[in-house]
Amino acid sequence: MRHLTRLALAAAFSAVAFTSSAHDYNVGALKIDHPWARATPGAITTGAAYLTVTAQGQEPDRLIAVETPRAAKAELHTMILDGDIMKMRQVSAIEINPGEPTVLKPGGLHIMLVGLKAPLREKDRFPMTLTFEKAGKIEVQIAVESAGARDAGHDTHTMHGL
Ligand SMILES: [Cu+2]
Repeated sequence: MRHLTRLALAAAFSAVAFTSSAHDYNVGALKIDHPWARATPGAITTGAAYLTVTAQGQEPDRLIAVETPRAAKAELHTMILDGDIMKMRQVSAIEINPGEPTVLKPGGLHIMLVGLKAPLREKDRFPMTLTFEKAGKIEVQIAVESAGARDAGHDTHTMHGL
């Protein structure tokens, strides 16, 4: 009986994971929401991935490394305003502070995928390992969305005020 219940639960969970495009993960005191990447056009070999990290406790943390079998390397990038032009710059870590979710999104902080082994196609999923200074490592599945996809509710113009 107990065995059957477990099987039924497992089936229910995998059905949810399969049909839902919103997905989240927990590692230590951190919650990671909706890791996604934009589809890449043609034979372009760089891409970008995004996610939201929330510290659920009182401790800050830092995202310090990312790797994926899908690309030769993954870098942490921010956007800075240089005169009138937004430019990408590599950073050694992304700070996660309690009380405010850290949002990686188009036009802002992002994970740069360099040397993609194959183009990212809409509806693809691929694994990515995130390393946090305190919470440690977690593997998440990146969901590839259309090339024009934007995180709803976030406006890149707000970047100019930072
Ligand atoms: Cu970049």
